[in-house]
Amino acid sequence: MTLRVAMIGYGFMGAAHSVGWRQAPRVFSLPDEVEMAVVVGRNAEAVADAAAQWGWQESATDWREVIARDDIDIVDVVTPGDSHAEIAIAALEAGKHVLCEKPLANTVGEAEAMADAAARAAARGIRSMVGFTYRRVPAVTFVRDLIAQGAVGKIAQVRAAYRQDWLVDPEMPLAWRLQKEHAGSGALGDIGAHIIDMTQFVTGLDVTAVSGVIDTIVKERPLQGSGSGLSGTAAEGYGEVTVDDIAIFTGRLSSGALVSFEATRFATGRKNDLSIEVSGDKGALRFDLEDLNTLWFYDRTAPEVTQGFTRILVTEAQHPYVSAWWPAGHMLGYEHGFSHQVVDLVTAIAEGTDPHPSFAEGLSVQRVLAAVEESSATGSGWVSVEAPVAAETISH
Ligand code: SOE
Repeated sequence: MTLRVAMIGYGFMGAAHSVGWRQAPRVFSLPDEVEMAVVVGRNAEAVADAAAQWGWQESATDWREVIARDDIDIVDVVTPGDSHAEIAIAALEAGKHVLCEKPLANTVGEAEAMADAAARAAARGIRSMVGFTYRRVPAVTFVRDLIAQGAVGKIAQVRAAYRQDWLVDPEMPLAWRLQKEHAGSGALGDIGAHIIDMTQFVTGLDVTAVSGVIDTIVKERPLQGSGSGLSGTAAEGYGEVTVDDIAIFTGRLSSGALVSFEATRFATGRKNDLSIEVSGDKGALRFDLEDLNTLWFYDRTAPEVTQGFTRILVTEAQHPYVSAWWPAGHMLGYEHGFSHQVVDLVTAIAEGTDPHPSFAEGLSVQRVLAAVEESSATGSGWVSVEAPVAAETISH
């Protein structure tokens, strides 16, 4: 069978997903053929250029027309968050499998509607998945496997941070990611969502309550060069930043363990630094995206005199996803996760199983984001996160 893909959107994530769609079928033995059929965007000329550059067969400007086509099997949504719900729900209702970028939506209400649509579609054999790509960095998947095997024992605490610095310059122009109507939230939803999902994924536990604060450091930014569709509401030439720049919060896991979360675009010198450390009574595991082939493991059950963090190079053929690539020690990078995402989605479609992260898992992250915003707005400390129903439980 051949699965024909339509990708809606063509920004940074469009480029990254295109690499995944192009590479996965060439490197992995997929159960089905994949064809990069059409990329969709509003600017006909720019989207045609993107199609030519990235290897899509065609480009189009109307996503509704594209999802109505009989020759499209998968719809990949890489637009800003404000259109995720509308496009993903329409695509699912049209009988297309859907891959949707993170965060799933801009609000809990939208995410609930999407999870409902996904559940209805699943009953008809239509699959859906959220693009929390970092789950598919081999070292991160391996952390999940090691924790499930008991390598760290009972988890006492997790430390999860995602730090970037692209907003430190106050003259950095306004962009869609800085306006609530387009992005839903700021550092919290854009990168905080990754570490919430990663924490739930690697521990197999849910975040049940949060307490935290979000803040906006630079409240107005130049509109110049920031593209169309942005609202300027302040002094001439400047537009209001309506999302957070920094989110710092504490989480409680379903086991009772505590998590410290930090998501920021103001960590000077940190370009794309996602790190997570899980500490338990038998050991600890530490991962840092800036050194993504490496995992650090502290084994408390080893003799005391030789205990210490051991560096594991996650490039062995036995490590998740690695055997299809290069011999041991030949490093993988940021883009490989996008291929692994395609492998998992296409495999699930062929096998008739529901891939992960599901829209229900995306909804669980959305609820955590909303609870952090509530905690910060009210200043009243802990806010409970609505428990996932059984079917939504975070899956391994
Ligand atoms: C921008 O902050 C961004 O591209 C995020 O949107 C991505 O999800 C993350 O992978 C890298 O940073």
